[in-house]
Order: sequence, then C-alpha cells, then structure tokens
Amino acid sequence: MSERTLVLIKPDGVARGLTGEILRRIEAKGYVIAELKKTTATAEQLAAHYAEHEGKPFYQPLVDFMLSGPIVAAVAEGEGVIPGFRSLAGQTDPTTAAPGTIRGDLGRDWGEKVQKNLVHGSDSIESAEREIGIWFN
Ligand code: DAT
Ligand code: MG
Repeated sequence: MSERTLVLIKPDGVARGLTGEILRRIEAKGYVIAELKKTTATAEQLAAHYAEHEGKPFYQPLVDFMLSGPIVAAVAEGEGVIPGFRSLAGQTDPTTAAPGTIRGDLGRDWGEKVQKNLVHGSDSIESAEREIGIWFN
C-alpha cells in the first residue's frame, strides 16, 4: 500500500540553495511530491514535531536552529517511501552519512552544537501521519 512521509528541508538546506537538489533526488527515486510549501516554523509546531526529543541536550539548539530561517515542508508519496526517504537522507550525523545520500553528499559538521543535516524524514507510519498534521492542515 502506498505510504506518505513528511519531509522537511531544514534552514541550512534552504539557505544553501539545495531545495531543488533535494526534491530532485526524491522525484528521481520515483516518489511523488504530493504537497509542498515554503514556510517559517513556529515554536508550537516544533514543540509538537520534536516532542520525543524534549529534555535531550540537543533539543534547544535543534529548536533554535529550526527557527533560524525558512524551511520547506513536503509530503512525499509512494510504496515504501518512509524507509525509502530515510535511506535517501542517510544517517543522522552528516560527517559519517554514506556518500550517495543527501546528508553524506551535501552535509558536513560546521562545528556547532547542532547537527545541520539538511533534512527531516518521518520514521514510521504513525509519526508520518502525526507530523503531516503539524505542517499541513
Ligand atoms: P533523524 O533526523 O535522523 O531522525 P533524530 O530523530 O534522532 O534523527 O534526531 C532529530 C534531530 O536532532 C537530528 O536530525 C539532528 C538532531 N540530533 C539528533 N541527535 C543529535 C546529537 N547527538 N547531537 C546533536 N544533534 C542531534
Ligand atoms: Mg527522527
């Protein structure tokens, strides 16, 4: 059955002009961009989106980073798109994310407290539906 996932292009990806490159990789893989918008996150959206990470040491730097500039939110659709997009994105840490992935090819450590790793992708059907509701209503 076809799935939907939430993709966010984080402020580093938008500021570096990588929106087209990231969307190109999603489409080139064969997924469909079903929804797309450029927006600026609110504190309320981020509190809901990152609720599972509240209290962790990287939480506040992560939220501050996500508030630091515009983001692009998308819903991608296709068979297996939830694990499929996470595979395209690569591991969380851009330093060791495999070459060939978005984070591995385009990301690096900038010496800051937060991992500027370009993209977010939902990690399960439940998170995808919850997260899509936060960014698209
Ligand atoms: P992912 O984005 O790969 O799903 P996650 O859900 O564990 O990773 O974490 C959400 C974001 O928080 C991640 O994209 C970057 C940041 N983050 C996670 N672990 C971190 C850490 N140990 N140090 C700094 N930032 C971290
Ligand atoms: Mg995650």
